[in-house]
Amino acid sequence: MISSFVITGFLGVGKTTMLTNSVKQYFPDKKIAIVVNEFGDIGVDSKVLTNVYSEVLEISEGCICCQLAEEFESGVAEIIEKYDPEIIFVETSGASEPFPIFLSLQNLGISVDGIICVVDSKNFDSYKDNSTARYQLGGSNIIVMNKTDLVTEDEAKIVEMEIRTIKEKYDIKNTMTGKPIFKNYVLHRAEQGLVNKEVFEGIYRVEEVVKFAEDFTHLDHTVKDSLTQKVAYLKDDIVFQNIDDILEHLSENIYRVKGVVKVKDVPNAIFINYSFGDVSFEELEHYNGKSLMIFIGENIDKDVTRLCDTFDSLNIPKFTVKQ
Ligand SMILES: Nc1nc2c(ncn2[C@@H]2O[C@H](COP(=O)(O)OP(=O)(O)O)[C@@H](O)[C@H]2O)c(=O)[nH]1
Ligand SMILES: [Mg+2]
Repeated sequence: MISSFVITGFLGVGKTTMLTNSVKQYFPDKKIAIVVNEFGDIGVDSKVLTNVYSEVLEISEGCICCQLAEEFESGVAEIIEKYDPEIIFVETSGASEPFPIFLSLQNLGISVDGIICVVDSKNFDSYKDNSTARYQLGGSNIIVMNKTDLVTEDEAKIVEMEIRTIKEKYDIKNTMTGKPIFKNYVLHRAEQGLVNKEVFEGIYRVEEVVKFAEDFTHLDHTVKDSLTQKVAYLKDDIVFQNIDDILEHLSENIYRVKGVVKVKDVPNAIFINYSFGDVSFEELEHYNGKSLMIFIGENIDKDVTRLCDTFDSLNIPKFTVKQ
């Protein structure tokens, strides 16, 4: 499964800057494709990122969130066909809302690992009443307060409060259930768009999770078992409902879960891909390794321990770290 991030936010807030800086910093060895949709913008400077990404698809006329969904989907499908990227970043135009793009990506079978709304901390006041800007916040699950170099700590705190209020009010909901589409969100601060690496943590391909599960007992686990990532095994006799129960009981700060799990009531192993409350399952043939779940979030140590206490089927492995 290909991972993707949608980057939204008003014109000039620093979306392209974030894209360029973060991709350069965190994904030097991944195959990245970038899709830009900005009126009259030259898009990402290809010279800056030549070693990193395969292609920039610039849809320059119209807006991908409204009339161009079909064009967007076929464009992305073409990129996948041609370049087989591991991660796709979509920078939306400042005038579009992210949710339709999220749906389009899911339509294509792409995992949407984050919808990032970049905020201009300095100029937030001048555009915060705009309804598109509000829906951009409401439709995202990662908020990045950018340009913090241009404000004082007191000013930043006010902006953060305003963001949280708007986010709550404009949070997109499932019209059937009335519940928010995304269970939680995270808020980070950034300068020149450079965000903490936690934002991108846990972006594994199915094969990586499977390999990880197969190798797990032989590895020095410290790489994957950290403050932000924690691994738990599942007992052999669980049923599909157990997975659902566990995912229902995640604490707020656990925002991604990846896993491979064998359950008694489904013939094939299941790949779990959970992001901010949105979950998808994929059946995997020929998997015979251990069942495990990788929990990802911020300072999740205690929360995963609590989860394992609550659910009998879930165990944190005891290690003897290799010398
Ligand atoms: N001072 C400052 N300027 C920034 C920061 N991030 C971006 N910029 C500048 O803001 C302008 C707009 O950035 P850009 O990434 O093109 O915004 P986009 O329209 O959202 O893609 C550019 O001139 C950037 O150099 C930041 O954190 N601090
Ligand atoms: Mg841009």
